[in-house]
Amino acid sequence: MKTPSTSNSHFFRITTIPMLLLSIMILFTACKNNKEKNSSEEEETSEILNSSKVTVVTQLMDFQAPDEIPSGWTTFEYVNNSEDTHFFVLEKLPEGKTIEDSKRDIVPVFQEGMDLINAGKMDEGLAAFGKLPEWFSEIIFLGGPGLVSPKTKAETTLNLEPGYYVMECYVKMPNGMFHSAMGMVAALQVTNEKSNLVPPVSTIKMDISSEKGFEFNKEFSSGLHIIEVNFADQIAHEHFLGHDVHLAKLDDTADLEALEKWMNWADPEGFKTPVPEGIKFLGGTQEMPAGKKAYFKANFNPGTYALIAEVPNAAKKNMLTVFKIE
Ligand SMILES: [Cu+2]
Repeated sequence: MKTPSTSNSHFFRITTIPMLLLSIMILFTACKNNKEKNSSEEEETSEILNSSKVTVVTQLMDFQAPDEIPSGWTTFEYVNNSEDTHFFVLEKLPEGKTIEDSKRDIVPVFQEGMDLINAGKMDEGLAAFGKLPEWFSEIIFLGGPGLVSPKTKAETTLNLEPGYYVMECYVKMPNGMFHSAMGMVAALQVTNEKSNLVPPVSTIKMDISSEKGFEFNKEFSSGLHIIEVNFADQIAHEHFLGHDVHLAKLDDTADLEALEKWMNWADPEGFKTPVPEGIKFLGGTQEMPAGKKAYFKANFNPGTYALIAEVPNAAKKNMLTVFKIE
Protein backbone atom coordinates (compact mmCIF):
# COMPACT_ATOMS: atom_id res chain seq x y z
CA MET A 1 0.00 0.00 0.00
CA LYS A 2 1.19 3.50 -0.75
CA THR A 3 2.66 5.79 1.81
CA PRO A 4 0.55 8.94 1.91
CA SER A 5 2.36 11.96 0.60
CA THR A 6 2.02 15.24 2.42
CA SER A 7 2.51 17.05 -0.84
CA ASN A 8 -0.60 15.44 -2.20
CA SER A 9 -3.59 17.11 -0.59
CA HIS A 10 -5.82 14.37 -1.84
CA PHE A 11 -4.07 11.77 0.29
CA PHE A 12 -3.24 14.16 3.05
CA ARG A 13 -6.86 14.98 3.54
CA ILE A 14 -7.70 11.43 4.43
CA THR A 15 -4.98 11.00 7.01
CA THR A 16 -7.47 11.38 9.81
CA ILE A 17 -10.11 9.16 8.31
CA PRO A 18 -12.28 7.60 10.91
CA MET A 19 -14.43 4.90 9.49
CA LEU A 20 -17.81 6.42 10.02
CA LEU A 21 -20.02 4.04 8.21
CA LEU A 22 -23.67 3.22 8.57
CA SER A 23 -25.27 3.84 11.87
CA ILE A 24 -28.28 1.61 12.01
CA MET A 25 -29.27 1.62 15.59
CA ILE A 26 -28.11 3.25 18.73
CA LEU A 27 -28.96 1.57 21.95
CA PHE A 28 -28.29 2.98 25.32
CA THR A 29 -28.77 2.02 28.87
CA ALA A 30 -27.51 3.41 32.08
CA CYS A 31 -25.26 0.70 33.35
CA LYS A 32 -24.61 1.39 36.95
CA ASN A 33 -25.13 -0.78 39.92
CA ASN A 34 -25.35 1.36 42.97
CA LYS A 35 -24.45 -0.73 45.94
CA GLU A 36 -26.01 -0.14 49.30
CA LYS A 37 -24.44 2.73 51.12
CA ASN A 38 -23.77 2.80 54.81
CA SER A 39 -23.21 6.48 55.39
CA SER A 40 -23.87 9.74 53.65
CA GLU A 41 -20.14 10.24 53.20
CA GLU A 42 -19.79 6.93 51.44
CA GLU A 43 -22.82 7.78 49.38
CA GLU A 44 -21.25 11.04 48.30
CA THR A 45 -17.96 9.36 47.35
CA SER A 46 -19.80 6.70 45.45
CA GLU A 47 -21.77 9.30 43.52
CA ILE A 48 -18.61 11.14 42.55
CA LEU A 49 -17.02 7.94 41.28
CA ASN A 50 -20.12 6.86 39.44
CA SER A 51 -20.52 10.26 37.84
CA SER A 52 -17.18 9.76 36.11
CA LYS A 53 -17.22 6.07 35.30
CA VAL A 54 -18.98 5.14 32.10
CA THR A 55 -19.87 1.56 31.30
CA VAL A 56 -20.20 0.56 27.67
CA VAL A 57 -21.52 -2.92 26.89
CA THR A 58 -21.47 -4.88 23.65
CA GLN A 59 -23.86 -7.82 23.49
CA LEU A 60 -23.62 -8.60 19.79
CA MET A 61 -22.67 -5.87 17.35
CA ASP A 62 -23.81 -2.84 19.34
CA PHE A 63 -22.81 -0.24 21.92
CA GLN A 64 -25.02 0.03 24.97
CA ALA A 65 -23.83 3.32 26.39
CA PRO A 66 -25.14 6.61 27.77
CA ASP A 67 -25.81 9.21 25.11
CA GLU A 68 -24.45 12.01 27.28
CA ILE A 69 -21.56 12.19 29.79
CA PRO A 70 -19.74 15.01 31.65
CA SER A 71 -16.42 16.32 30.34
CA GLY A 72 -13.10 15.95 32.17
CA TRP A 73 -11.49 12.74 33.35
CA THR A 74 -13.64 9.73 32.61
CA THR A 75 -13.02 6.03 33.10
CA PHE A 76 -14.63 3.90 30.44
CA GLU A 77 -15.34 0.34 31.44
CA TYR A 78 -15.86 -1.64 28.26
CA VAL A 79 -17.65 -4.95 28.73
CA ASN A 80 -17.53 -7.21 25.69
CA ASN A 81 -20.19 -9.87 26.25
CA SER A 82 -20.21 -10.91 22.61
CA GLU A 83 -18.46 -13.72 20.75
CA ASP A 84 -16.36 -11.30 18.68
CA THR A 85 -13.40 -9.01 19.29
CA HIS A 86 -14.32 -5.32 19.48
CA PHE A 87 -13.12 -1.92 20.68
CA PHE A 88 -14.25 1.66 20.40
CA VAL A 89 -12.47 4.80 19.37
CA LEU A 90 -13.90 8.21 20.25
CA GLU A 91 -14.04 10.54 17.27
CA LYS A 92 -14.78 14.20 17.99
CA LEU A 93 -16.76 15.72 15.15
CA PRO A 94 -16.31 19.35 14.10
CA GLU A 95 -18.77 21.94 15.40
CA GLY A 96 -22.30 21.42 14.14
CA LYS A 97 -21.75 17.96 12.65
CA THR A 98 -23.62 14.91 13.86
CA ILE A 99 -23.79 11.22 13.17
CA GLU A 100 -26.50 12.04 10.61
CA ASP A 101 -24.02 14.14 8.63
CA SER A 102 -21.61 11.23 8.73
CA LYS A 103 -24.27 8.91 7.37
CA ARG A 104 -25.19 11.28 4.57
CA ASP A 105 -21.80 12.71 3.55
CA ILE A 106 -19.33 10.01 4.46
CA VAL A 107 -20.87 6.56 4.55
CA PRO A 108 -21.50 6.10 0.82
CA VAL A 109 -18.04 7.38 -0.09
CA PHE A 110 -16.32 5.28 2.49
CA GLN A 111 -18.22 2.16 1.60
CA GLU A 112 -17.21 2.56 -2.01
CA GLY A 113 -13.54 2.95 -1.10
CA MET A 114 -13.54 -0.02 1.23
CA ASP A 115 -15.30 -2.28 -1.24
CA LEU A 116 -12.61 -1.48 -3.80
CA ILE A 117 -9.80 -2.13 -1.32
CA ASN A 118 -11.40 -5.41 -0.29
CA ALA A 119 -11.56 -6.35 -3.97
CA GLY A 120 -7.82 -5.74 -4.21
CA LYS A 121 -8.17 -2.42 -6.06
CA MET A 122 -6.13 -0.38 -3.62
CA ASP A 123 -5.42 2.63 -5.85
CA GLU A 124 -9.04 2.97 -6.93
CA GLY A 125 -10.13 2.59 -3.32
CA LEU A 126 -7.85 5.38 -2.21
CA ALA A 127 -9.04 7.56 -5.07
CA ALA A 128 -12.62 7.02 -3.93
CA PHE A 129 -11.79 8.49 -0.50
CA GLY A 130 -11.01 11.75 -2.29
CA LYS A 131 -14.76 12.33 -2.48
CA LEU A 132 -14.98 12.74 1.28
CA PRO A 133 -16.23 16.15 2.48
CA GLU A 134 -13.79 18.82 3.68
CA TRP A 135 -14.98 18.62 7.31
CA PHE A 136 -13.89 15.03 7.45
CA SER A 137 -10.28 16.13 8.03
CA GLU A 138 -11.38 18.03 11.15
CA ILE A 139 -12.43 14.88 13.00
CA ILE A 140 -10.12 14.16 15.94
CA PHE A 141 -9.43 10.71 17.38
CA LEU A 142 -9.40 10.99 21.17
CA GLY A 143 -8.73 7.56 22.61
CA GLY A 144 -10.92 4.71 23.74
CA PRO A 145 -10.21 1.16 24.87
CA GLY A 146 -7.98 -1.04 22.75
CA LEU A 147 -9.16 -4.33 21.27
CA VAL A 148 -11.08 -6.51 23.72
CA SER A 149 -11.58 -10.24 23.19
CA PRO A 150 -14.95 -11.97 23.66
CA LYS A 151 -16.27 -12.18 27.25
CA THR A 152 -13.61 -9.75 28.44
CA LYS A 153 -13.61 -6.34 30.14
CA ALA A 154 -11.23 -3.43 29.83
CA GLU A 155 -10.82 -0.04 31.50
CA THR A 156 -9.39 3.09 29.92
CA THR A 157 -9.31 6.57 31.47
CA LEU A 158 -9.37 9.69 29.30
CA ASN A 159 -9.71 13.45 29.70
CA LEU A 160 -12.48 14.51 27.36
CA GLU A 161 -13.32 18.02 26.31
CA PRO A 162 -16.93 18.95 25.63
CA GLY A 163 -18.23 18.16 22.19
CA TYR A 164 -20.07 15.76 20.00
CA TYR A 165 -18.36 12.40 19.60
CA VAL A 166 -18.97 9.23 17.69
CA MET A 167 -17.92 5.88 19.16
CA GLU A 168 -16.91 3.39 16.54
CA CYS A 169 -15.61 -0.17 16.15
CA TYR A 170 -14.08 -0.94 12.76
CA VAL A 171 -13.04 -4.54 13.26
CA LYS A 172 -14.19 -6.48 10.20
CA MET A 173 -16.52 -9.43 9.90
CA PRO A 174 -15.21 -12.56 8.15
CA ASN A 175 -16.83 -11.24 4.93
CA GLY A 176 -14.83 -8.01 5.16
CA MET A 177 -17.67 -5.78 6.33
CA PHE A 178 -16.83 -3.30 9.07
CA HIS A 179 -18.57 -3.72 12.40
CA SER A 180 -19.49 -0.05 12.08
CA ALA A 181 -21.61 -1.01 9.09
CA MET A 182 -23.33 -3.55 11.33
CA GLY A 183 -24.36 -0.97 13.91
CA MET A 184 -21.20 -0.50 15.99
CA VAL A 185 -21.30 3.27 15.87
CA ALA A 186 -23.00 5.51 18.41
CA ALA A 187 -23.23 9.21 19.20
CA LEU A 188 -21.87 10.47 22.53
CA GLN A 189 -22.40 14.03 23.74
CA VAL A 190 -19.73 15.24 26.17
CA THR A 191 -21.27 18.11 28.11
CA ASN A 192 -19.81 21.28 29.64
CA GLU A 193 -20.47 19.89 33.10
CA LYS A 194 -17.16 18.64 34.56
CA SER A 195 -16.64 15.22 36.09
CA ASN A 196 -15.03 15.08 39.53
CA LEU A 197 -12.62 12.32 38.66
CA VAL A 198 -8.91 12.95 39.00
CA PRO A 199 -6.49 10.98 36.83
CA PRO A 200 -5.45 7.65 38.35
CA VAL A 201 -2.00 7.07 39.86
CA SER A 202 -0.04 5.06 37.34
CA THR A 203 2.26 2.15 38.20
CA ILE A 204 3.96 2.07 34.79
CA LYS A 205 4.50 4.93 32.35
CA MET A 206 5.05 4.56 28.67
CA ASP A 207 5.73 7.05 25.91
CA ILE A 208 4.75 6.35 22.34
CA SER A 209 6.21 8.24 19.41
CA SER A 210 6.88 7.74 15.72
CA GLU A 211 10.60 8.36 16.40
CA LYS A 212 11.21 5.91 19.22
CA GLY A 213 8.18 3.66 19.35
CA PHE A 214 7.32 2.37 22.82
CA GLU A 215 9.43 3.46 25.80
CA PHE A 216 8.75 2.30 29.36
CA ASN A 217 9.91 3.68 32.69
CA LYS A 218 10.19 0.24 34.31
CA GLU A 219 9.92 -3.52 33.89
CA PHE A 220 6.55 -5.20 33.99
CA SER A 221 5.64 -7.17 37.10
CA SER A 222 2.74 -9.36 38.17
CA GLY A 223 -0.47 -7.98 39.59
CA LEU A 224 -2.72 -5.04 38.91
CA HIS A 225 -1.26 -2.07 37.05
CA ILE A 226 -2.40 1.27 35.74
CA ILE A 227 -0.41 2.02 32.60
CA GLU A 228 -0.04 5.67 31.69
CA VAL A 229 0.37 6.24 27.96
CA ASN A 230 1.88 9.54 26.85
CA PHE A 231 1.49 10.38 23.18
CA ALA A 232 4.81 12.13 22.57
CA ASP A 233 3.83 12.68 18.96
CA GLN A 234 1.26 11.49 16.49
CA ILE A 235 1.48 10.87 12.77
CA ALA A 236 -0.51 9.23 10.01
CA HIS A 237 1.03 5.81 9.33
CA GLU A 238 0.77 3.91 6.03
CA HIS A 239 -2.86 3.04 6.76
CA PHE A 240 -3.68 6.73 7.45
CA LEU A 241 -4.26 6.24 11.16
CA GLY A 242 -2.10 7.17 14.12
CA HIS A 243 -0.38 4.93 16.64
CA ASP A 244 -2.08 3.52 19.71
CA VAL A 245 -1.54 0.71 22.25
CA HIS A 246 -3.18 -2.70 22.56
CA LEU A 247 -2.48 -5.28 25.25
CA ALA A 248 -2.73 -8.98 24.39
CA LYS A 249 -2.04 -12.19 26.26
CA LEU A 250 -0.31 -14.79 24.10
CA ASP A 251 -0.49 -18.53 24.44
CA ASP A 252 1.96 -21.04 22.95
CA THR A 253 0.20 -21.07 19.59
CA ALA A 254 0.42 -17.29 19.10
CA ASP A 255 2.35 -16.13 16.03
CA LEU A 256 3.71 -12.61 16.42
CA GLU A 257 4.07 -12.08 12.69
CA ALA A 258 0.44 -13.00 12.18
CA LEU A 259 -0.54 -10.59 14.94
CA GLU A 260 1.52 -7.80 13.41
CA LYS A 261 0.06 -8.34 9.96
CA TRP A 262 -3.44 -8.43 11.40
CA MET A 263 -3.08 -5.00 13.03
CA ASN A 264 -3.75 -3.12 9.79
CA TRP A 265 -7.29 -2.40 8.68
CA ALA A 266 -6.12 -1.48 5.16
CA ASP A 267 -4.93 -5.04 4.54
CA PRO A 268 -7.93 -6.94 3.16
CA GLU A 269 -7.21 -9.71 5.69
CA GLY A 270 -6.31 -7.32 8.52
CA PHE A 271 -8.60 -6.49 11.41
CA LYS A 272 -10.89 -9.29 10.32
CA THR A 273 -12.29 -11.81 12.80
CA PRO A 274 -11.46 -14.38 13.90
CA VAL A 275 -8.26 -12.86 15.27
CA PRO A 276 -5.07 -14.90 14.81
CA GLU A 277 -4.90 -17.98 17.00
CA GLY A 278 -3.61 -17.83 20.57
CA ILE A 279 -4.19 -14.12 21.09
CA LYS A 280 -6.45 -12.64 23.73
CA PHE A 281 -6.91 -8.89 23.57
CA LEU A 282 -7.18 -7.08 26.89
CA GLY A 283 -7.73 -3.42 26.01
CA GLY A 284 -5.27 -0.53 25.88
CA THR A 285 -5.85 2.88 24.38
CA GLN A 286 -6.83 4.14 20.96
CA GLU A 287 -4.84 6.87 19.28
CA MET A 288 -4.77 10.44 20.55
CA PRO A 289 -3.11 13.66 19.35
CA ALA A 290 0.43 14.59 20.46
CA GLY A 291 0.58 15.76 24.07
CA LYS A 292 -2.47 13.79 25.19
CA LYS A 293 -2.42 10.94 27.65
CA ALA A 294 -4.55 7.96 28.54
CA TYR A 295 -4.47 5.34 31.28
CA PHE A 296 -5.47 1.72 31.07
CA LYS A 297 -5.78 -1.05 33.59
CA ALA A 298 -3.84 -4.30 33.24
CA ASN A 299 -3.86 -7.30 35.53
CA PHE A 300 -0.78 -9.39 34.85
CA ASN A 301 -1.01 -13.06 35.76
CA PRO A 302 1.80 -15.46 34.87
CA GLY A 303 2.15 -15.77 31.10
CA THR A 304 3.37 -14.01 27.99
CA TYR A 305 2.00 -10.65 26.93
CA ALA A 306 2.39 -8.28 24.02
CA LEU A 307 1.84 -4.56 23.71
CA ILE A 308 1.37 -3.59 20.07
CA ALA A 309 0.22 -0.58 18.09
CA GLU A 310 -2.42 -0.89 15.39
CA VAL A 311 -0.02 0.19 12.65
CA PRO A 312 1.66 -1.58 9.75
CA ASN A 313 5.17 -2.90 10.58
CA ALA A 314 4.79 -2.38 14.32
CA ALA A 315 7.96 -4.34 15.20
CA LYS A 316 10.19 -2.23 12.95
CA LYS A 317 8.74 0.89 14.52
CA ASN A 318 9.48 -0.44 18.03
CA MET A 319 5.74 -0.58 18.63
CA LEU A 320 5.68 -4.25 19.56
CA THR A 321 6.92 -5.32 23.00
CA VAL A 322 6.68 -8.89 24.27
CA PHE A 323 7.27 -9.74 27.93
CA LYS A 324 6.84 -12.61 30.35
CA ILE A 325 5.29 -12.46 33.77
CA GLU A 326 6.52 -15.25 36.10
CU1 LIG B 1 -16.61 -4.53 16.72
